[in-house]
Amino acid sequence: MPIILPGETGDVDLYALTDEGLSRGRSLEEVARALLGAGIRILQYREKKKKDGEMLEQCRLLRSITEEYGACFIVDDHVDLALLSRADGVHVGQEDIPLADVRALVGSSMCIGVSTHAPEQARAAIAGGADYIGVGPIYATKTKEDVCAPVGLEYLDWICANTTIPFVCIGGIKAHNIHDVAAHGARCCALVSEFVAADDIAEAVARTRAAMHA
Ligand code: 3NM
Repeated sequence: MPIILPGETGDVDLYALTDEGLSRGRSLEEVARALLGAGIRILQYREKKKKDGEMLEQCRLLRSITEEYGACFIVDDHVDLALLSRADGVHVGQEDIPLADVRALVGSSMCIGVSTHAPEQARAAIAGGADYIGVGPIYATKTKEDVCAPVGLEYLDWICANTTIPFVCIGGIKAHNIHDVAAHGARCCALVSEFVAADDIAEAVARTRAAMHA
């Protein structure tokens, strides 16, 4: 399946991440189907507190569901799980396995996303051959432990003025503030709690998309 990158076309405007702890008891499959059914084209598996065996099973499940919907499947942090589940990509943070080593493991056919929080990190990710970068946290968030202080819209402005790499904004983005992020140049935003913790996930995706393009 061709790799889909953030912001590549107009319908790759929202990027969703899983978080079982925030999903209010719903199964991973139920959450994934609600997101994909609502038109999400990129889905990332992000779980921090599970055993590898269970995560591999869940990645394989998400791989098959994303394939059904023609969506891109990314695995957070775990290069081994990404390879074993035939994911389209892997996403790494600044303290994970370095980009060059991830590339050596996955080769050129898998896409690699790198979280960045400052211009020098963006420059390094671009020079190192990342396929896309994360830009954040735009706003304060409780979803990610040990996250740095919000970088605000200033860092997004810098990205837009100085880079051409595909990027996804993340961190504290909600339906009520996504319009500002888009107004500063974001073509794709990643949301965790706003989607997976919603009463009605499909409604939350539709409302967020409408607000982004209002
Ligand atoms: N990465 P929510 S912020 C997974 O800045 C993640 O790199 C971030 O969750 C970064 O949409 C974040 O619930 C959590 O605020 C985003």
